[in-house]
Formats: sequence, structure tokens, C-alpha cells
Amino acid sequence: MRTTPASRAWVPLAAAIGCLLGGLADAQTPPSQVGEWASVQTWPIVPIHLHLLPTGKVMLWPGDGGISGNDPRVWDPATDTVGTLARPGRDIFCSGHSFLADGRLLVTGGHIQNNVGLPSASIYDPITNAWTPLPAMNAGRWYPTNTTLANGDVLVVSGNIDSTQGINPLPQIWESASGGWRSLTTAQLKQPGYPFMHLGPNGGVFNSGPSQTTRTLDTSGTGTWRVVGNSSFGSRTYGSSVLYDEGTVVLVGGGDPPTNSVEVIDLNATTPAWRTVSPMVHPRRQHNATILPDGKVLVTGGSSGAGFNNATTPVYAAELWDPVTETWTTMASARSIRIYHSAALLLPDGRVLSAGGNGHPETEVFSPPYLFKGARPTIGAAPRRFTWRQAFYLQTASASAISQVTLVRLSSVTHAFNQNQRFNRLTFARVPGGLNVTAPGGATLAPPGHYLLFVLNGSAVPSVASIVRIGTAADAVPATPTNLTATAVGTTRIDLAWTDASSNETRFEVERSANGAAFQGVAHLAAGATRHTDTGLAVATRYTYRLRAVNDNGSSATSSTAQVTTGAGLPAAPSNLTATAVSSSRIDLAWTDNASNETGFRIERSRDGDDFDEVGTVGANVTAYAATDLAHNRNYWFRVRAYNATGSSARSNVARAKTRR
Ligand SMILES: [Cu+2]
Repeated sequence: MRTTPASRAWVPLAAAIGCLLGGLADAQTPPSQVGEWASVQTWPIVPIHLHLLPTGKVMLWPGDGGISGNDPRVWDPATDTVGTLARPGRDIFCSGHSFLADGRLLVTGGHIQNNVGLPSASIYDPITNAWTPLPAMNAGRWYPTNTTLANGDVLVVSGNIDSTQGINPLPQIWESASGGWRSLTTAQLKQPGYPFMHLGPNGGVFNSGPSQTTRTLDTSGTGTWRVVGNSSFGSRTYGSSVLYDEGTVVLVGGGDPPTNSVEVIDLNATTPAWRTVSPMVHPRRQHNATILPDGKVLVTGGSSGAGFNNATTPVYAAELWDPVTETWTTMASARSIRIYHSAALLLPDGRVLSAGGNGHPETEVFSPPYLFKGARPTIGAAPRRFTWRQAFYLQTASASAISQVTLVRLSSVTHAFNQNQRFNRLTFARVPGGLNVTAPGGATLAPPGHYLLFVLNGSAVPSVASIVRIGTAADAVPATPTNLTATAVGTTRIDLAWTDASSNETRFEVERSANGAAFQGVAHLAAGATRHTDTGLAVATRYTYRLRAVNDNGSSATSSTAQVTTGAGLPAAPSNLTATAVSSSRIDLAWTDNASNETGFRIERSRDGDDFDEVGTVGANVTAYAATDLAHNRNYWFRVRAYNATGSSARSNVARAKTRR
């Protein structure tokens, strides 16, 4: 909605007061408990719509105070600079938006004047910086909500047509395959502007507010609404709603006068029902709610007083909701007022951008407490793409410290509601050097598209995210090779064999470890390989092997390991053999054991010093032998050699003795 310049006249004074109050509050408590706000560049425009692009940059556009939304910009968090972007060719202020499976942004509707919407739609490609116009929707939409569905199509609901017809009641679905709109003619419903919509675990789209009656929209065919139940508080206009885990939604604040009440629903339950949890300290409306890497929800800004946009009662303190305890912790106070038309989103580095609101080009970032709790884990390498349920390898030097792996879908936010963010917690197994991670269990839990992938340590300190894409088979990493075996051949060679479980690998990467902990690459093999010969190894050494199948999307999980010990090699020959007659029928032998890997010693005897026969063996480390039952008064010659599984050593010196008479 567009506001008059007069309504913003008070803003600089209020902002100055906020600065003082914020500064005082911030000084009291360390950032490891309450986080910390920092200013970044004051932007050339007041952003009202914010999007985290798959490039890691933030797209924004303005729209109020006589400024057209036909002027998107891009902010690079790495350099804190703002640049221009291609223009869509219409005023996309008050549009709806969500990301498609390929990372392009679908923008629906827009602004003609207050309460009068454009029927146009278009797609922005962040890689080519180009807009593609789409066929028009059934009618205008001013304040619609987009929701990306499990198959990557996009549902658009609500939005004003004009002041006479009011809300556009017809849900429509952008079908990428057909390049057209499918109208849900049997699901027509007049919803308030920017309704809170979330793709639920059963594939239906859950409408959590701001209306008190909450419903699920089955988008198949021509569409069906099913009432889920009433939320407890009532109408939560300009509150916010967050799908904070798989199938669980939290409703925060909103209403007029605004509430501090909070309620949750579990869509996985047989009969989902709203349940009130601990309230925020501050009542708020016009605030933003942002999912963090650890699954907590950060609430920023808003106004606590009655009225559409009460600028005399801004809330500066952020509050952080823990979904485990369902309680709130007050965070540091921002310096700027963030009320009507403000927006916030999670950045890949774990900070939260808070920006906009009419008259507020100044911009801040919030560093949550986890950024003040010691060293951050790092992601060495992660797949660029993977598909649902599959396992992939994430390389991290922090593997042993990792206790969480999470996904946060890229934000696309305006008017206090984020139409694209959602959260998944991934299961994983630690392996030396990294993690074998399992992707989300299906497209209703993680619709196709781009996500921030985080690893977190035991103190819940997150890494900087890798931006990954979840999609269909074309987005998959190879399946993990199976049945790895290792066989020692001789003393310095090991032969490996495995089953190639995938059809889309471009190579195999074989790794070896001499201690079972630190692996190093030993070979890259062509697609389809199922064996490898590893040579030049140390004798009598235990080696552990593993391998991964790799393609351009990334790496499969590491295979199970296989261990084998190389052949021991021949033992060293014994020396210093002596023979001593002790009776008429017995000669005692003694020698020096020069080997450490012998199984034992073979004793050889001769009656003529020429032809020897083996007459006995002794075990490892034995250095004496008694030759008995000999004939009296005769010469005997002896020699010994060490042996093991590999073979026998050279022979010792020959020693002679003559039995007594
Ligand atoms: Cu507006």
C-alpha cells in the first residue's frame, strides 16, 4: 500500500531516539547472548521486496512514496555495494514472488495504484539478468502470495483486482511445462492480501493466516479447500507465519491492536490443531520473522501500538524463538525503525539483513549470538545439486565437531511475510574428512530449488552456507558405490573391486588411509570402473580404502570401507648358528634371530655336509633346537632358515658337530 509523504515526516526524529535507546540497551549484555546489530550501506532506494538470489546476492526493489517498483537493484553482501538490474517493464511494487526450481524468480501482479493490481507476470533470471514476460493471469493481483509447489510449479492466490471487484478469488498455478496458467475454478476464495501460505507435507498448501480460519488447498484438478481449524488469537493482519520445520508452522503476532501471542500447528498430526505457546515480550505487527541456520526464528521490527502502522510505538528489540523449548529470548535492539514495508532475510553467512520500511533507506544486519561463540565450522566442498532421499558427501575439516546439518530455502519476502523460506534438518553420518548426508525425504518437504546448506557444531555455531539446488534426477549426484573389497596381492599391491551403483558418474575417486583416519586420494578412474590396482605399497601394512562416485553435481556419499594388510615379505635369515654335542645321541643348536616377521624356523640336517633334509620346525622367536635320536660318534651338519606365509629366508651358516661315543 502506498502512503502519503506527510505520514513519514516524523521518521528522522523517531529514528534518532531509537538510536539512543538501542545504544543503551546494547551495551548491557554480551553479543554471545543477544547478538549484535551493525549498519551497512544506506541504499539509494527504500527496499520493500527482498530476495536472496542463488548467486548469494540480494535483489531488492522499491515502490512507495511515488517511486516505481520498475527499478530492481542488487546488493552484494560481500562488497556492500548496490548495483542496478534489468527492469521488468512494469511496477512490481506489491507483487507476489517465489523461486522456481531452476533459481529464477517468478513475480506475479504488481501496482497500478493502491488496491489496483496488474494481471501481468514475469520471470527474472539472476544469471542472465533478464526478464521473461509470461501470459497474463485471470485478472489483476495487488498483494498476492506465491507458493512454489512440490513439482516446481507455482501457486498464486489473492491480490486485489481493483477497488470495485476487490480481491481476486481465483487461485492459479503457473505450470512451467505447459507455459500457462491453470485456474483452480472450484477453489475460489476471497483471502486477505498477502495471505500466509506454506506447502505442507501432504502436498497441499496450508493457509495459516492472517484470517482466523485456516485451510489447506488441494491444488490438483480444479482445486479444493479443506478447513483445518481456527487459530486461537483471531485475525493476525500484518503478523507473520513461518514453516519452521517439516510440517510445523508458527504464527507470530499481528492483529490490530497487535498481539504478542504465538501459536503453532503440526500438519503431520492426524488432526492438526493450533496450540498457543509462550508469547513474545513485545506485541508486534509489521514485523518480520526469519528462519536461522539452527532452526530458530528471529523476529525483528514491527510496531506494538494500535493502528495500521503506528510509528510512535516501534519495537527495536529483536526476539529469538527456540522451536525446541517454544520460548523467546530478547536480543539486541536495532537502531532503525522497521515497520510497514520493511523486510528481513537470512544471508548465506548466517547474518540477517533488515531493511526498508517507508522512509528508511538505512540498512542494518543482525549477527545472531551464534556468531560470537567461537570458531565456525567450515564446508570444504558440498554438491551443487542433489535429489531427494539420496546420500551425498560433504567435505568438512570440522567433521568430528558437526552436530547439525540444515537447509534453509532462499528468502523472497515483502510485507512481513516470506513467501519462499522454509527449513529442513538433515540426517548424516560422520566419516573421516567429512559427512555422508541424506537429502530431504521428498519434494513436499523440500520443493525443488535453491537452499542454504549449513553445518553446525556442538555449540550450534553455523558455517557459512553452501548454496545448493534440490531437484529431479538431472540434479542428482551419483549413487554411492557398494560392495567394496580389498585383496592383498603379494607384499606391495592391493586389488580393489566394487559395484558401480550409478549410471551418471563421470569418475570415481579412490582414497586410501594407512591409519583409518586420514584419507588421501590415490586415483581418479573413468566412469564405469569397477576395479583398481594400488601398487607401491609398504609391506606388512594395513590399509583402508573407500571411494566415491562423482559428477558435475557433486559427490556421492563415501562407500563403506575395506581393509587389508599387505604381504609381510620374506623374513631375514638367521645367523651365528652353532652346534654342540651334548651326548652320544644329541646335538644342541643355537642361532641368532634376525627377523621380526617370521612364523618360525625350519631346521635342516645332513649326514655328509651336502644333502640336507628338513628335520623339524620351531616357532617364532625361538633360537634353539635339540637334535636327538642321533647315531653315536658321527658328524652331523645343520643349517636353519626363517619362514612365514610369503616364503622362507635364505639359510644360515652351516654348523657341524660330532656326537659322543
Ligand atoms: Cu504495501
